[in-house]
Amino acid sequence: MTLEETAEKIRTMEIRGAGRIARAAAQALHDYSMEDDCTNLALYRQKMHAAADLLISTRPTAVSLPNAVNLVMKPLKNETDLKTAKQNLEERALAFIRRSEEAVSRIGTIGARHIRDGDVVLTHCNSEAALACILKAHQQGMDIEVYATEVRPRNQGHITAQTLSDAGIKTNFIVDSAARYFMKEVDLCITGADAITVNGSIINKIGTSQIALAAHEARVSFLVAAETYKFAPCTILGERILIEERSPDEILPAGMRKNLPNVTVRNPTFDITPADYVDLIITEAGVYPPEMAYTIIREQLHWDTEEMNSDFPYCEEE
Ligand code: RI2
Repeated sequence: MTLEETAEKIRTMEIRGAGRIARAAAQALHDYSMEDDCTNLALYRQKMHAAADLLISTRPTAVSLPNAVNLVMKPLKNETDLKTAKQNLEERALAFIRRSEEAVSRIGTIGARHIRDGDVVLTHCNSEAALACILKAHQQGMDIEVYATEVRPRNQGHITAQTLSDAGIKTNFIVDSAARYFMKEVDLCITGADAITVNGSIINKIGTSQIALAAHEARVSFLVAAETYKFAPCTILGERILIEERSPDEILPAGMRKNLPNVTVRNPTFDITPADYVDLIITEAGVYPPEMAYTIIREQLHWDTEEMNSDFPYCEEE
């Protein structure tokens, strides 16, 4: 796949999921560097930065994407020799992909410890990290049942239902608006995250915050499964996470909208769940209360504010 093809697939959500788009971006940078035939370092840097910018521009909310790109790109500025610069960048990209896959697996192992035999688990959207916990618990022989939401408008819940069904897990497939109705039958909720801010708020698929609210009301635990690179360093500096709003075509086709001249279709892709409604965040580094987001950004992502001010080029947009 060319760089442009990867960027387009991320933009159109053919490649989707916060972890998957991060890995796809790292792979695209790796391949782009491999194919590059520049003869000088300055030009190589320039081309790689343009590639990084293109990838980051594809989807604005999942912070895994700029975090992955930044991890691959950041040390490039210290390189002095083209051959080594290329080699190191390519190694960093592959290392990120490897670490990301290991992180999901480790989250599964840690998350499964929070599921008990006989539990009914509700999940929303299609999160590799959340599913890793559920699948691991099932593999360990726990008898669990899942409620999986449909996830309008892109129906990612269909993928989740397929995965759960393939694994032989008893699954109830419900429309998004039925989450509160069924909450009395649920023991815990597990979702993924596209971004986690310094105050522990979770940005995830639209509808997540309503589910968290319903769980809170019903005294049902609400867990978030997320790799540490879903935490947003730029929020330490007061930057906000931009919530992507996608085309109205995903909800109502243009032909139908034509007859509704006074109607505006709004299609935010994500919403924000305040830390108050989140019990725990399961990461590959262990389980944290959302209040510890700052510590995770400082210690796990190795960011400090001084470095960020000078060195986090992909954190400038709102
Ligand atoms: P993993 C997805 O975003 C969903 O919001 C999901 O909860 C989140 O990414 C995390 O997914 P989208 O790409 O990284 O479907 O855990 O908009 O797979």
